[in-house]
Order: sequence, then C-alpha cells, then structure tokens
Amino acid sequence: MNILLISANLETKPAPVYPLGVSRLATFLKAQGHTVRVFDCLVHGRLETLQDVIDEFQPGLVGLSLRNIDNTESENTRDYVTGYQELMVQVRAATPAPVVLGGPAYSMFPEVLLKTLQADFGIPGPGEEPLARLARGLEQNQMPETVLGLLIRRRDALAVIHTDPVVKTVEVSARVERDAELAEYYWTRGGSLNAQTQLGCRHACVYCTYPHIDGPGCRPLGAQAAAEDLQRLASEFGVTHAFVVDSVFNLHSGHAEEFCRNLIRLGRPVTWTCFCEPGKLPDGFLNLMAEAGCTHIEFGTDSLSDEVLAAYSKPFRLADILRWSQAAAAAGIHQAHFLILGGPGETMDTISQTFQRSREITPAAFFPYLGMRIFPHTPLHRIAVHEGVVLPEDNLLAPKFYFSQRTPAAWLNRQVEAQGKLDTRWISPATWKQNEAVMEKLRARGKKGPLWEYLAH
Ligand code: B12
Ligand code: SF4
Repeated sequence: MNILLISANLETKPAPVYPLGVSRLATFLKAQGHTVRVFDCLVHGRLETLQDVIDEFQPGLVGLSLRNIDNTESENTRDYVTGYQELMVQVRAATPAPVVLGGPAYSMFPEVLLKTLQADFGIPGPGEEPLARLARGLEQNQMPETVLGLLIRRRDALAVIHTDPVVKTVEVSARVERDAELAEYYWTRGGSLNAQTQLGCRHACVYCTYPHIDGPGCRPLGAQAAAEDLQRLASEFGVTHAFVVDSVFNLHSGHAEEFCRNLIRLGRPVTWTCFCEPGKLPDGFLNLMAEAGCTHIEFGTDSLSDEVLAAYSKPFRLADILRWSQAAAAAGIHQAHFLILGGPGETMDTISQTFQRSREITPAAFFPYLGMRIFPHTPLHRIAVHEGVVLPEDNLLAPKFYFSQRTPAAWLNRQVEAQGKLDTRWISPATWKQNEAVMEKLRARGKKGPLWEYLAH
C-alpha cells in the first residue's frame, strides 16, 4: 500500500526536532513491503506542496503524526491543535484516503482528538505493528476490527475496538532508517539528531503522561543496537551530537552501562545529551557516561524541597539530586535542572527553599515551569477535579494549569522573575525570549548540542 506519513510539528523552540517516530514507522512499514513517503510540514512547507505530493503519490492511507498539544508553559502558552485542524482540512481536500492519527500528543487525547480532527482512525502508543495491521486490513478490504489498540470513528460515534490503550506486545527496533533530507535540515538548524535506547518509565509521577505515550513499564531496545544506531548518525550524516530521547536514560543502570560500553567499543562516535533521574547512582556511572560521549544531562528535578518531591511522587530526594549534581560536575558533564514550581504541596516556604538550595548546584542551568499542566488520566487530574480547579467534564485539550492555592500564579511569576535577576542561571519565562535570540546566534555560528550551558553563567 502507498502510505503517506505526515509530521505535523511546526515548533522550532527550543530547537526543531527530527520526527524520529515517523522514521521508525516508515522503517517498519517498508520492511513489511509497503511504499512509504514522508511529508514533514516544517521542512516541506505544508500548504504549498502537500497537494502536489498527494496527487503524485496517491496514498491509500494517510498517517498524521501529532507530537505536541501545547508547549506546557502557563506563561506564553502555545497551542498547536488549531494548526492540526487546518492541516486536516488540507488533507481531506486533497485525498479521499482514510486518515489515521498517532504520536505523543494523540496518545494523550485519543478519543478527543479523533473527534476534534474528524479523522477515521487513531492508534495511541507505539504505532509500528498496529499501523502495519491496519494497512494490511484496508488493503484486503477487511474492516480493521481485529487491530488491537485501534480507535475507529464512525459517523461521529467512536468505536473503541480494544480498551487497552497500548499494544503491549509491540516489537520496537532501535534501528531507524533516517531520511537524508530531513537529517540535513534538523542537524543544521537543531544542533542534534535523535535516537532512542528504551521506551517508557516505571515510575508514576503525579502529572506524568508517559505511560500513555510509551506504554506501561520500561522496555530497553537493545544496548548494542541502540549504540550502533548512534554510530550510524555519525557515519551516514556526519552528525557529531545526538539527543538520546529516552524518558529517563538511567532507569535501568545495567542497560545504560551496557549502552555506554558499546559506544566506547565503537570509538565514541558522537557526543550526546540525555534525560536522567537523580535516583540511585552506581559507582563510576557518570564517568562511564562521560567516557561514552555524554556531555549534557537534563534532569527532571522538579523541586529542591523533599516535601514537594514527595507530593509529586518523585522517586528521589534532595540528597540524591545533590549527589548527582556533584558527580556530574566532577565528570565534566553539563547539567540543567527542569523544575515544576507551584504543583500540589508547594508553599511559599518550599519555593524559597528551592531558590536557596539551587546555589549548591553548580555549574548548572535551571528551567522553571510555572504551574503544572493538567493531563487526563493522571493523579494530578484527579486532584484538580477534587479541588475544583477543573470540571470533571473538561477534556483538557485547551491547556489548564494547576497552581497550589498557597503559591498563586501571579505571586509565583513575580518570585521567579526576581530569582532570574538575582541568579542568571535561572532561565525564567520572562528572560526566555532574549535567551532564544542568543541560542539562534550560537546555532548560526555552527554550535551543536542543546546550548543551555552558554546561558547559565
Ligand atoms: C525527547 C523529548 C524532547 C527533546 C527532543 C530532543 C530531540 N532532538 O529529539 C526536547 C527536550 C528538545 C523536547 C522539547 C519539547 N518538548 Co518534548 N519530549 C520528548 C520526549 C521525552 C520523547 C519524544 C521522542 O522522541 N520519542 C521517541 C519517538 C521514536 O517516539 P514517538 O515520537 O512517540 O513515536 C512513536 C509513537 O508516538 C507512534 N507514532 C508517532 N507518530 C505516529 C503517527 C501515526 C499515524 C501512528 C499510528 C503512530 C505514531 O509510533 C512511533 C514509533 O513507535 C516526549 C515524551 C515521550 N515519552 O514521548 C516529550 C514531549 C513530546 N515533549 C513535549 C513538549 C511539550 C515539548 C516542548 C514544547 C517543551 C517546551 N516548552 O520547550 C518542546 C517542543 C520541541 C519541538 N520542536 O517540538 C510533550 C508534548 C505534550 C504536550 N503537552 O503537548 C511531551 C509528550 C512531554 C510531556 N511534557 O508530556 N522534547
Ligand atoms: S520519572 Fe519522569 S518519565 Fe518517569 S513517571 Fe516521573 S516524570 Fe514521568
């Protein structure tokens, strides 16, 4: 079957990101004998050429990959759903082929988005196998009722064929065939290409949507295959820096160490960035990561108050954060801490603790998010409904943020702005615009990687 995969993401901040999920689907579908074409709205300029591509390719199925719903920022909120609706109108005008939705954004709002965008099908979670089965079914003129995890929209009613949101048995490979044109675009403008070594996360933080996106639990993709995938970024595209997109790279230290040893064996083909949780820290772990090429860690730290970390159900505490921070500094790895201020349990005291304790973490950049974006089917959603912050019938597609009653939004904004003036390593929403300009200049000069180490002085 001719399958057109469209990456709908137009966001370029903090960097344009290569649509890795789309390439993974394309790799899998091609191996199953389908003919696949990828249309990236950011790269191929959606309104001008989508019609031409469809006329020429004549797809039998169109897959729309939806990455972001919004930017999860309570100040300067950007909402992408209107853009997806416009894109859907373009697709419908161009082809009678059925449209299937997928991607992280879709996985968080499967039923709501299927109805809002009036698509035919939706597949939450990793899409390889279900999408291939859907294509095969359509090709054979069979109704796809047997495809596990598929959502079908019929005349505005929704038939959920399988209530399990994610096909657990899905086989996912670390090896991805990337598109050379896209690789060139994102490498030049984004300063990295991406790769993945494992899916999911075994924790259950109060606000987190990852179990809906990646499926339950944590599934390593094979340490050797993942390391070889990074090597291909260097050998095929001349890439020198990669972003390892695992939700939490160090979930299984055994897997992470094996991945690092494989990279060292391959001669450390690229430097790389990853997300880590400051939890258990095996001896020599960060030195091994540094030796394998890790230059930047983004920590999902959230808060520097144990009270708040407990309320957010984080699997680590301040002492762990400090231990990781010191070990990262000693290993020469740049560190950034992403904070979510004002969630459940936050008070004026815990905010001031977080400000003060950040002095002990150096060198580092701090990215505070103000308020907590409320997503469906999370513990936070239940808290927000219970406290009357959102109505039970609110589908939450339009972003809503939770602020602890003891740290109202306006107060928190003023505090964070003041903190940003006091300590410029705190990249507050107010200073973000000027920082974006700095990053654009650095990228124009050919600097690679996430670049936040240049902002934090
Ligand atoms: C890594 C990451 C980043 C990195 C990216 C680095 C890089 N160079 O790639 C950084 C830190 C830069 C980043 C930035 C942002 N991110 Co981010 N990011 C992620 C993360 C952890 C992984 C995404 C990923 O690459 N996954 C791996 C690929 C292979 O999987 P995939 O894309 O999901 O594809 C699979 C399935 O979804 C499905 N699928 C995909 N497309 C399709 C299509 C069809 C038709 C089908 C059937 C299936 C299907 O099959 C694929 C293969 O299995 C996700 C969370 C998550 N677990 O998904 C958040 C996430 C996507 N990010 C999110 C956000 C909000 C952002 C930012 C807007 C944050 C900000 N304010 O700056 C920016 C936007 C950047 C941009 N230009 O778009 C949100 C989006 C949710 C929302 N609220 O809208 C997520 C879900 C995290 C969250 N907060 O919940 N991000
Ligand atoms: S550690 Fe990160 S990915 Fe895992 S549940 Fe918590 S917030 Fe989500």
